[in-house]
Amino acid sequence: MTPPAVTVEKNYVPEFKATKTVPISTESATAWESFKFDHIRESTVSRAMTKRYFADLDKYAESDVVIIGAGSCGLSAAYVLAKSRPDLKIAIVEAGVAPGGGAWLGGQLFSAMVMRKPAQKFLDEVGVPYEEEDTYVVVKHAALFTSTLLSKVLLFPNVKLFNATTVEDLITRVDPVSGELRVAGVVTNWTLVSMHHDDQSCMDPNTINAPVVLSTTGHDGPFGAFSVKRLVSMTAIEKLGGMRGLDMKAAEDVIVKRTREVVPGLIVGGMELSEVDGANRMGPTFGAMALSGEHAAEVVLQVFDERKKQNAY
Ligand code: 48N
Repeated sequence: MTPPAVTVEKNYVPEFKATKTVPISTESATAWESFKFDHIRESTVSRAMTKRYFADLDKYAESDVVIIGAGSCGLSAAYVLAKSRPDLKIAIVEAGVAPGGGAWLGGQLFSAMVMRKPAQKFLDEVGVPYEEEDTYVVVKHAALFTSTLLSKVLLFPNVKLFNATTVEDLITRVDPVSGELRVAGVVTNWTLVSMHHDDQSCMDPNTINAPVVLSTTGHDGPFGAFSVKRLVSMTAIEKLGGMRGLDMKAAEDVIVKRTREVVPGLIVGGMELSEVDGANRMGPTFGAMALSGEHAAEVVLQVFDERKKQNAY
């Protein structure tokens, strides 16, 4: 049955009837009536932020370790390093405003995060609850893992996260004796600036010196695999193996096992490593990221003293 045609006169403007706001209860109204923040002036807020940020830039201009990329691998490495070596100054440089990389969701935007055993030991260490299955565990929401790990990392007094900041080059040295190229820090810029180098006049970068750099910038993509691609373009390594197809079992073991110092001063972990070695990708399982981070932290400590000596000048 067709509904009766409704005729609307031309230029009809429906009269806007303000809906009555729901009256707040008198009780809560009185309680809030006298509420008042302490006094502030805008410049106070500005100084509170900038004073701290520029003090951090000054302090971390010479860092002991720079971690490029605050994804699951970089954050896991930062946690292990900061906890085991409170004497080290650790700068994390993350291109995104929001750290965490690809670890805010499981696969195909599903929330749950799967980690194969024995990665649950890292979850126990960080304090992330999970549901146990036979050969794997499930964190009910990937954001629970990433936010818990991130909050723990940011609580360490020897860690500074520079987010919304891109590493757009590496600081290098040529060893006077061996002639070997060594990485000795990173070149940074605001990410928004980095994205506009081709349509603005030169906007020069800043730097962070460090005897050891850990690159965990993920597999290829607009920002991915940054350091290893840069090593190729500066002919420090010949070519990239290129990430292979998905093979969960093959990929995870290899990424954890082969996390290593690719050139003196530059350690690579996580999915960036798959681009170096031509390793398979593992898809939506994250145990290898956590344990590659753990392994990367150990490699940093193995090479640190030697690199620090070489890095003296
Ligand atoms: O999460 P990602 O991309 O990298 P990883 O290695 O920590 O974790 C990889 C993991 O999320 C997977 O890809 C999973 C397991 N899937 C596998 C598969 O088969 O698909 O984090 C990298 C971080 C990001 O936050 C980037 O924003 C950041 O690195 N980043 C940079 N930060 C600063 N400067 C740069 N040049 C830069 N490039 C990337």
